[in-house]
Amino acid sequence: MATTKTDPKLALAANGGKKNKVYEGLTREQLIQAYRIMYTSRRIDDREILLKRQQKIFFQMSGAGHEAIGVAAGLALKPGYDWFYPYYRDRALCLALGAKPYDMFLQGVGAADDPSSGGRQMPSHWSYPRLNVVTQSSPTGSQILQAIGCAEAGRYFARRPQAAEVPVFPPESPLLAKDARPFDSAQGKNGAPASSIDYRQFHHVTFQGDEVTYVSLGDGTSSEGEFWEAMNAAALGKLPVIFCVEDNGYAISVPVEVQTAGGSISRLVSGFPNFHFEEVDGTDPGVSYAAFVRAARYCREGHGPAFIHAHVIRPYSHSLSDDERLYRPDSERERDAARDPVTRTQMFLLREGILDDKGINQLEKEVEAELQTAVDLALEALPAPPESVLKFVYSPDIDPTSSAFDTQPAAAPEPAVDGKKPAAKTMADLINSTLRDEMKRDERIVIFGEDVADVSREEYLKRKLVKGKGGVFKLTFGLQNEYGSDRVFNSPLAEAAIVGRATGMATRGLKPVVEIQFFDYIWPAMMQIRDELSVIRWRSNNGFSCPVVIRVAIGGYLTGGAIYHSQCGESVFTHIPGLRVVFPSNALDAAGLLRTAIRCDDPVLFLEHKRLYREAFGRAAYPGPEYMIPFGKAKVVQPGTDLTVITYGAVVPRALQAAQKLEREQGLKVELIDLRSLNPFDWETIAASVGKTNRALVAYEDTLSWGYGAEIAARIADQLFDRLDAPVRRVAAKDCFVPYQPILEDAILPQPSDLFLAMKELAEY
Ligand SMILES: Cc1ncc(C[n+]2csc(CCOP(=O)(O)OP(=O)(O)O)c2C)c(N)n1
Ligand SMILES: [Mg+2]
Repeated sequence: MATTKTDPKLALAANGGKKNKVYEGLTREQLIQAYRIMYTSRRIDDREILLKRQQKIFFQMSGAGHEAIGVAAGLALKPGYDWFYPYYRDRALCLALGAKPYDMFLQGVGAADDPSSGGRQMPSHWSYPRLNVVTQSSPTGSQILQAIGCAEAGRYFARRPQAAEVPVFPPESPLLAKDARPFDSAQGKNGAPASSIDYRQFHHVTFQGDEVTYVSLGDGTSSEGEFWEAMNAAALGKLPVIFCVEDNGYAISVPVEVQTAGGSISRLVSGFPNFHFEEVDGTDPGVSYAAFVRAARYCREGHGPAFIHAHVIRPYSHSLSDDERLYRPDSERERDAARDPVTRTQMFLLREGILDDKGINQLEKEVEAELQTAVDLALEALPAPPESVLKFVYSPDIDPTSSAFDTQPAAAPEPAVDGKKPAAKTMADLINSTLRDEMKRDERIVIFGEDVADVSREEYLKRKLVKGKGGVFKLTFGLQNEYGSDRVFNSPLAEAAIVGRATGMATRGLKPVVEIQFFDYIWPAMMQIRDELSVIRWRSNNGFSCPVVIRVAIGGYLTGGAIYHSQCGESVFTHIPGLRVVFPSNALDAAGLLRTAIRCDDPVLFLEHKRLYREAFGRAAYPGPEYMIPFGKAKVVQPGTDLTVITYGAVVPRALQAAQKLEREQGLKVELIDLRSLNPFDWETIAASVGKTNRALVAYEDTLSWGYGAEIAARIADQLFDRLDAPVRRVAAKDCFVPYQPILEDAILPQPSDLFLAMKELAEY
């Protein structure tokens, strides 16, 4: 740990103006370049403000006051080599890395050619794949955990470079979506033909042994929980991440002393181990640059992360929608203005004799001319055609509903010599064996989450002192032992961090298969799932993607699980564009769908019903290492003629029980459909069945109202109205929580008797 404090008064002290003089590591030429970038950045803000007032652009967010720290970071780090998770004030950083003013104006007008998002995101939401500037969003702080994952991925590939290689795939695979353009398969250097195409073909990995990841945030954003989760993860992993807090003293109208206990984020974080700390005057490009150089060196040498607390100013209001005069008196604003980085740097260049009046004027004229041309061109740029807006919600390259994912289970093994059949495997067994097989096949798979490792204290495993845990439900048992602690490891108890880190890793080409221990505790990760994981491909116009698999233990019928170990809630997630959601009801489906989830190119929420993990229902023989089921294909559990029941998960065996009773007692035949995959779902199978039986019941374990069944029922009512002989019915949990007492739990969750009654009534309607 090291701390360097810079007295702001010493900033860029006048040094006599000698020709070969170096200022805080910057040559005179570099200082001129820094000033040019800072001035350009400020003038882009001014032009955008004007354009917004003329209603030629639709939003404006300025980087004013943050130019010096941004340019310093951009000059000290390497575009296309290091990785960048900036925030909206980092205009000068992006310019210093190589983004063009024209690029920024294109985003302002929302042009099709906007390289950050193709008109999908507000201005100042940077994304430049060629520079390793990763797409950013609007939620404050959600980028920070992804930066951690990005750094972890870089280190993983540096340690296991062979994992970065792309296997040789068959040239014409039906797995590919139309128009897909995989990387040249000649890139697969290991020579082993892969058994089928998978996401790796579309995730070309680059990494550098000494790369660093930059992430920035405002002072207010340091109050977000995700910031602290990220600091902890960076310190634990000694990761090469530079955190830059750009402290302008305000979060919209909330001043720093109300935001941060004691008023100083530096003081609060000073106890984190393994960090290099800097606190600088971020309006001074020289001292800021020197701080970044020291921080980058510390990170590149592998000592750990760095933290730069940069004091900056915010000379314009928070955004064009804000008027800071409502909460900041003139006196305070004037005090800030005296530290304006653009005018200070200009004065410094003049004082040092680096540029004279004429030189400054010339430089500024050149910048103005460049901006004028860029604005003129951008105003002529066309928006993307409206019909293109649905592009890139999902991977354009791999279609997980393709029939090529429809493979048969391997032949069941022969009975043993004693004539006994091999024991059928549970869902837990087959999820475990699928993970094991896929990890063998694909070295980019990493597994982490709470308690998923066999044992964090490796020496206990090595010395065979303990057997290992492998998850609270033991689904990942033995994987760390087999594949090593860098591929299967325990995370801190922090769900946002699990998903956020996985997202950053997947952006770099890893395939994280992470576990959320209980669905009931997925909520801290909701921001990462809803606003990051699912939307990264779309918002970056396919510039970045992050096909993570999140395995989640879900559901009730546990007799004692109570409120916080029994929740469902899948419709909250099927409501999210960009996210695939699957929910198997038996061992074989779990194996086939999990393999598809891992090999496909989209983020997948893989819901595993706890009650089904070791149930006698739905056990199966091991289907081999290539068994897959396409998404969006339902299974007809039993054919019937009198009534269609559409369901999934733990309601499948309960509905089957009810249907069998109905047939026994009334001679009525239910067609029972197990959806298996909830988004996408198999409308064709539902429509064909309801078209035949003319009666539909949707059954699900989640609470009745606003649930998954509402969408199915609405679709049937909408599109099959004239085929119906009865109203569409639903059976689901009561609109309440799941209680602890088993008798009360039974009263809440749908039981076979409820299903039987509803089926009977509907069939007789
Ligand atoms: C999670 C979240 N909450 C609230 C907002 C609305 N918001 C946008 S910027 C901002 C203030 C951020 O302040 P700070 O982190 O200090 O950055 P600054 O704008 O001062 O550079 C807020 C509250 C948001 N974008 N995201
Ligand atoms: Mg601020």
